Amino acid sequence: MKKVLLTGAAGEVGGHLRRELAGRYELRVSDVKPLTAGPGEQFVAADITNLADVLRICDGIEGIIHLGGFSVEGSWDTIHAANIVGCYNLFEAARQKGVKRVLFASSNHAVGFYPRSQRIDHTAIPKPDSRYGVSKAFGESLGSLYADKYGLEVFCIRIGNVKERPVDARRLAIWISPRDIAQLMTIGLEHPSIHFEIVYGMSDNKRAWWDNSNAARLGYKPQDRSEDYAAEIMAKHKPGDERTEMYQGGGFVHAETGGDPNKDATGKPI
Ligand code: 15L
Repeated sequence: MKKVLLTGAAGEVGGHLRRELAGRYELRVSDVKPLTAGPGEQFVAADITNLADVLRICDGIEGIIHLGGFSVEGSWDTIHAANIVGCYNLFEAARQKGVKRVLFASSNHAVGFYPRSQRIDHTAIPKPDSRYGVSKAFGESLGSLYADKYGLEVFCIRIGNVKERPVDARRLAIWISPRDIAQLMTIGLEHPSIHFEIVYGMSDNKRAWWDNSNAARLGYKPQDRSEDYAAEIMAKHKPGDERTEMYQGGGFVHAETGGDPNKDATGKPI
């Protein structure tokens, strides 16, 4: 597979993937925000809430990495437009344009209300911790429908937190490095037999709450380990309130808008 569309390309995860996947694919990078295309990239602006825009960016594409949307908790209007309507438009445009494979950036927040004491795998049914988490569960369900009904090949990654290094105690469990998320995306694009799959987007994390055997079965071998940063992070760790510490989704279990887990429910940094 060569011609790949990356939606939400102007975001942080998009930036990591553009760097990691450069030279491996003919990347069409798209976002509602302007961005400068790099070597071997084509930039096409699109608003994913508009089906005509999404049909245009899917033209001639073999595989899609769908990062586009609103990436934290927000108002229902915001989540509905970007993550419900936008996600529907993406799958529908992929179907109409005969795109073979769609990689859906789901999130740990689709399962954020599982307690940290419970180890879950790819068969865990959603337990969203936010409207944002509900939208990710919706995207997974829509992917399942388009796989079973229309034969689209769909690979959903319940992404933890993509950063150069884990930033706090919770992220020691869910962190994924840029090169590991790129490896998972490459498996999603290249694996010869995908119908509908769910995997977790995490590195080799000793403190993980997830059994990622489905990713391993498909060939994933993470290169990075969060434990390498654990001593430094735990030395600075200040536990949050009881519910934040109890659930996998952390601060998202309280968030109402702009759910940034680095801030408490009132917006104060924690
Ligand atoms: C997500 O789904 C968000 O997109 C990201 O910004 C982080 O908040 C991440 O979850 C997380 O849980 O750390």
